[in-house]
Amino acid sequence: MTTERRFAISRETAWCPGCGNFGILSALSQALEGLDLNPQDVLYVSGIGQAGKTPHYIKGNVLNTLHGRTLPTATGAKIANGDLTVIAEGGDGDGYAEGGNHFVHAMRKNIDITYIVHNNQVFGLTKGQASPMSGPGMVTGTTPKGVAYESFNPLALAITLNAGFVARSYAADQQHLIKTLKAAVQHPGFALVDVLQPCVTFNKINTYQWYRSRVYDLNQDPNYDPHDRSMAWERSWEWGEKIPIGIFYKVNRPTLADSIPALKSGPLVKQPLVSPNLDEVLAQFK
Ligand SMILES: Cc1ncc(C[n+]2csc(CCOP(=O)(O)OP(=O)(O)O)c2C)c(N)n1
Ligand code: SF4
Repeated sequence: MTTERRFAISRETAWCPGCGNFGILSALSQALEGLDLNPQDVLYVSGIGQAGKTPHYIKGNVLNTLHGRTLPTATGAKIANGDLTVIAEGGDGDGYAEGGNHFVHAMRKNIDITYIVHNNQVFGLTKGQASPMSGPGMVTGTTPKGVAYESFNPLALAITLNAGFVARSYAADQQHLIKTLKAAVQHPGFALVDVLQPCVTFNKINTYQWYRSRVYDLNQDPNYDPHDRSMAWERSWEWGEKIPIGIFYKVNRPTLADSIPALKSGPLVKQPLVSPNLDEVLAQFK
């Protein structure tokens, strides 16, 4: 059985023809198949946006939440049932703007989820307004004179916060994306995969052609060591004529579940439901 058969749903999507989201959807289904996972053991959590629709087009369990609330919802799900492979997924607006605070704390707590950010450098669903990833000078409906400030750097922030797995890939490089997603899902702890995703309708700067001449795999360099935090941080700032993709940083450290005593005896959903004696609880507050 091929990947596409186990995880793919043949359903019409709401995406524009040529959208980079198709490449991410296809790579994700192949990565999960390659890891020999079954759809019933996978939960996708997404917010609102074009990227947030991805779980509608792949087999598995879906929790569609509010714009920007993907990560806290995914955290709750993982705590409730740690046996699930939890994939959080959304756009750069969802994750780095509205959900920016959650992004910081999910990494700090090292929750064992994979976070895929479809980075198209605009708010796609609401028609191309500037997002935190829009480059300085980019003209959009909300920045008619061009973006006046620096872009957000999710990789540098993730490395600074000692996130367990920090990677970037590219929607049009299927083999690279499949390999990166597989490694991210296998990583025990928070795994960020920022995916460069061309938006053919609202981003006329960061196009397939633009990326084709710039993207290179930093893991092809034998001198690059993803365990070296300083090296990773320095490379996370490289952007322009050359754009690195690959695993920037990797570290194993305790996950959130390791620090919650109630989870030591297994996922909450598999533990017996104990009704507390409310009189005893209330007595503690008298
Ligand atoms: C709390 C809240 N704020 C704003 C919106 C409006 N909204 C919905 S999707 C969206 C932008 C989505 O952009 P992004 O997350 O980058 O995803 P994309 O569509 O580009 O994949 C916005 C602003 C909303 N639905 N809810
Ligand atoms: S607007 Fe952009 S991100 Fe949304 S479906 Fe179309 S190409 Fe994709």
